[in-house]
Parts: sequence; C-alpha cells; structure tokens
Amino acid sequence: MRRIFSFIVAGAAFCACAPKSAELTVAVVPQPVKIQQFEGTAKSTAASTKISGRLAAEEYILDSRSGRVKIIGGSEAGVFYALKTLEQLRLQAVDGRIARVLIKDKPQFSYRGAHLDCCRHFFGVDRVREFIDMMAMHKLNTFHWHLTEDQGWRFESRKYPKLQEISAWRNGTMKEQEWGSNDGIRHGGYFTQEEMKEIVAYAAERHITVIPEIEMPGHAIAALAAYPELGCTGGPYEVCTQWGVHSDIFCVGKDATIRFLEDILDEVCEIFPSEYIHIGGDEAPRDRWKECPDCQARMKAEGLESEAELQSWLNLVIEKYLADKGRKIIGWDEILEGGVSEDATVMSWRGPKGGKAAASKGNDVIMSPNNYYYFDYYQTEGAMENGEPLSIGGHVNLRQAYSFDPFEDLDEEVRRHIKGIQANMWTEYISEWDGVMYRELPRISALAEVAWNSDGRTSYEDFVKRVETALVPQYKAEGWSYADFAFRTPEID
Ligand code: TNX
Repeated sequence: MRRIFSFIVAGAAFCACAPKSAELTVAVVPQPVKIQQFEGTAKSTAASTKISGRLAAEEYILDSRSGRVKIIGGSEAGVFYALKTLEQLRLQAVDGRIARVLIKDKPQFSYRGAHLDCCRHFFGVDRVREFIDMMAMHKLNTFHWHLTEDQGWRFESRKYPKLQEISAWRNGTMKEQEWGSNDGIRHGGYFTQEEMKEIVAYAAERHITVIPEIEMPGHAIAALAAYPELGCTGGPYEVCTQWGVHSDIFCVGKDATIRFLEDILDEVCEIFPSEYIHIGGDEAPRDRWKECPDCQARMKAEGLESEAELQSWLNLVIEKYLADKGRKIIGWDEILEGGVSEDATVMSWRGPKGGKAAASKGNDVIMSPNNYYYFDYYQTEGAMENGEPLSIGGHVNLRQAYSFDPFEDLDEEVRRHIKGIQANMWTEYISEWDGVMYRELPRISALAEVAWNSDGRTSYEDFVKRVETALVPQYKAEGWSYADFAFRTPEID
C-alpha cells in the first residue's frame, strides 16, 4: 500500500512540473532523413549507445520513445552524429526533458567538406582546431587544408628547411584592395610536422578526414623564393605581397622540380593518412613554360602538343607517384584542360560546369561552385551599407547557399560520380580569425544540410528557423562570430 501511494505521489509531482509535449520543438540541422515526434517527453541524457552492424557507418538511430534516449550507430561516427543531434534537442529541452522522438538518419554524400586557406593569412593550430569543432557541429567529415600559396608556405619540411625559413614569411601585405600598396608588416608562420599530426588526430576524433593541398604547378612563388632553381627563369623571386594570379610557376621541364614535389609528397603522406591528396592545379598561367627551353624540351620528349598537356603530364606523374603509395589525387577543375586520368577526382570551383563535364566523363567530382559555396564572398547584396567587412567581392547569401542542387541536369548514371560538396574559405581579405567564423556562420549550415540530406530540404524559411533554434545558441555559447542577416525581420539579403 505504501509503495502504491508513493508511486502516485511521484507521478503527480511529475505531471505538475513536466512540460507538455506540444511545448517541445524538434528542430535539427541538418534535417534528419526521418524524424517522428510522439506525445510526451524523455530524459535528456543518453541512456545507452551501441554500434549496430546493420547500419551504414555514418548512419544512426536516436530513439527516445521509451522516455530514455537510446542511440544506435553504424560505427563510432554514427554514434557521434547522434550525439550532435542530441545536443540540439537538449537546447530545446523544457525542465530538462526533451521530446519523445524516433530519428533515423544518414548522410546522402560521403564527402561533406570545408576548406580553409591558412596561407593568405596564417592561422595557427588553435584556430584550426576551432574550425574543426565548427565542422563537427555541422556533421561535416572532410577538412581540406590549403597549405601552400604564392603568399606563404605553411608545411614544415625536413628535407627542404628553407621552406619554413624563407617561404613561410612575406614582407608585408597589400592594403585593402589597393594594388601595389604594402602595409610593411612582416607576416607568416607555418605548421610543424608535430602540429599537423596533432590536427590529423584531433580531426579523426571528430570523424573528420584531413586532406592536405600542395599546389602545383601554380600558386608556388613562396616555394620558388627559397628554391629559385625550381622556376623557369631562375628568379630571384619574393614571397608575394599582392593577391591574384601570378605568372611564375614551377618549371616542370626540370627533373629537380619533379624530385622536389615527390619529396614533399613523401613527407605529406607520412603526416596525412587520407586516401586523397589535393594537388591544386588551378590558375596556372603557362606563359613561362612557352619561353622555357626545359619545358619545351620536356614537351618534345614526351610528345606533348600544348602547355596544357604539359600540366596534364605533371598530374599523371604525380598521380602515379601517389598511387604507388596507395593515394589518389584531387585537383581543381583546371586539371581537366589538358586531359585527365579517370582516377582523378575533380573539384569544381568555377561554377558547377566543370564538375558536370568531369562526372559525364566518368571522373568523381566534388562540387564546390564559387556562386554557391565561396564563403569568402559577401553575404548580402548591399554588403557595404549592411556593415559587412571588406571581402574579395561576389555575393552568396544564405538562401543561395541553401538552394544548390548538386545533381542539376545530370542523369542517373552520372549522378553517382558526385561524391559530395564543399565550401571554401579563401583568406586574402581576412586577417582576423573572427572574420573566418563570421563568414562561415551561418552559411556552413546550408552547405551541411545540402550535403547531409539534399533531397530532404524543407522550405528556406523553415530551415532558417531551425538554424536559429538548434545552432545559433551553440554559436553563442562557443563565442563564435556569425552573421545575423537571415534572422532579422525583414531579412536582409
Ligand atoms: C580563386 S578557387 C582561387 C583562389 C582565390 C579565390 C578567391 C581557386 C581554385 N583559386 O586562389 O583565393 O579564387 O575567391
């Protein structure tokens, strides 16, 4: 009798303070594939997690129907994503209780990427860790780390130490968009091999693969400043202080250049276990090669008819070198120009066009179109009046980032080559870390939703509401800068 009494009392107490289930929202970003809400509430801590062989590696089930949260993941990664979802539900808890739900979820794309340029401006390991945290919050799984550029080389090399002594530093930076100017402030830095290994491990704990990018043959002047014998003219060269596309690139007529690149890739492969290595390939003017006796001799010897084919020859040499180590290459869409091997993955940046062409030929593709996913571009049309900081130009608002269709105009057979999508953060005009986060957030949430569940997208208005509910409080708690144009009434775009 006493037992029954106490049960009733406890039950009554419970009813008096428990929230009504109708008060509980279940906003999740990215939108789960399947989400059902039931009457009632559940305890907000995870009661159990387990790994189930029946699910795909990144898949998970979050089930709180019993009043306690049970999580099943296809692997540790699936459990990790379930816990990220649970964090969002907890933000919506009332009196410590979350909604009773059944969520069955898995990503649509295997490659969900974010890129960071640590060359135009150097950001150290703590910042890179923060970037990875930001990616993890959005269930992204591939960090594309841009490590070499005209304006700075950031990869410590044991074999070529002048890269960190000379190539990592520049004598000033052009002011705003005044070409020819120089602020006179020495800028630079690099990641030690230990630091890069730490980043790889930190990312792996968050189920993120790090893909390093070593640019070739263009965007290489910083390396040439230290090793001028690897250029067509022999230099001298200086680490660039101005942005843009520069004529001096690696001389691929010289065997020493090929050896240098292979040696660097040996070191890169020791640090980065990723299946893919990004070899750049973009914006490489071939004027110097036209005038260079070594490049012309190479073309003759190899039976190449154009300088574009010479770049393809380089790609093939490097691709084969990496293949022997069990690695594959990714390159920007320019690698298509002189012909590309079918094993190369193409990263399409000049709109989705190059990606469509590559996928139609049978190459795997990552879509990273500048008109949707260049987050260094402005976020609103009237950027200046709206108080946005100086940016490179262009304009990609949240709505635009949310509207990308990775499969547009592609038939079934070709679609399977689209492995995923990626947002890029180039940092010419971003010298402060806050500027990176301000530009990523909230646009990265749109990229995340398209990458995770492009077919399950809701209306844009619903998406914005979910971001406000499930992510913005987390941005605030982390102290991250974010742009709020989409959350204002009326919205500014
Ligand atoms: C083009 S995207 C570049 C970068 C610039 C970027 C600025 C790509 C492969 N090359 O070197 O930083 O535009 O938006």
